[in-house]
Amino acid sequence: MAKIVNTIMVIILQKEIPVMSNKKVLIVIDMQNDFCPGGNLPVKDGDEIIPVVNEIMKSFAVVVATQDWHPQNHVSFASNHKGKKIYDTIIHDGIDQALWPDHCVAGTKGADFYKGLDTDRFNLILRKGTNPAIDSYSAFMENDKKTETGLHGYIKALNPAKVFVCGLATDYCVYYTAMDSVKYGFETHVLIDACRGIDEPAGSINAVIADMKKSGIKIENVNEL
Ligand code: VGL
Ligand code: ZN
Repeated sequence: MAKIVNTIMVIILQKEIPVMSNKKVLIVIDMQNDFCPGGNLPVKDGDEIIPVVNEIMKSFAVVVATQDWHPQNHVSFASNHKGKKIYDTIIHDGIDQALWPDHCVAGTKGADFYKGLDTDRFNLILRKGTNPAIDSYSAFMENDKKTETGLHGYIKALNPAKVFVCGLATDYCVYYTAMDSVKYGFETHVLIDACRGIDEPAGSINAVIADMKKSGIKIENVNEL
């Protein structure tokens, strides 16, 4: 019998797929105000990669962009857990959950794409983390590791030779997205100089880079494209 999977699709833009001559797909993760300097969960130098991302998008026929998109009562907000602090970890429904400052609340300025990002290049915009009870670091599936966002089906239909990932944050949403991509069997590359990380807990950026390499993900710079 076919495997049954839960799928949620929160897609707000989907353009017609162009003919993919170069067979490369780029996933741009969470380039939003709250993850850039001045935002609620700023990633150090997160804004520095905007011109880099704008430049590399030109060499991809298909660009998928994600937005972290949480309701105000989201499980990942420390403010929703009495007695807990930012960066504490809790277990919710059997899943480890790090607690963050309120960030990327759906429809707020903090959830908008950072200014200067060339959003006209996006073929698909996917919003994740919309369920109040589950976080979603990966663009492919929620942190229950069961509920798929639908991105796998979209990318599989393109039959790409390679999937590239860049954006914010290296040690969370970039990492989990790249790990799922390689698990789905896509040849996966992380453009590491087009990423910035939170490094919380300290050392986590180096730890995820090592884990990605071990898992067969290629860690590259944009000049290797
Ligand atoms: C992210 C922490 C919480 C990310 C999202 O985009 O990497 N990190 N929510
Ligand atoms: Zn989040």
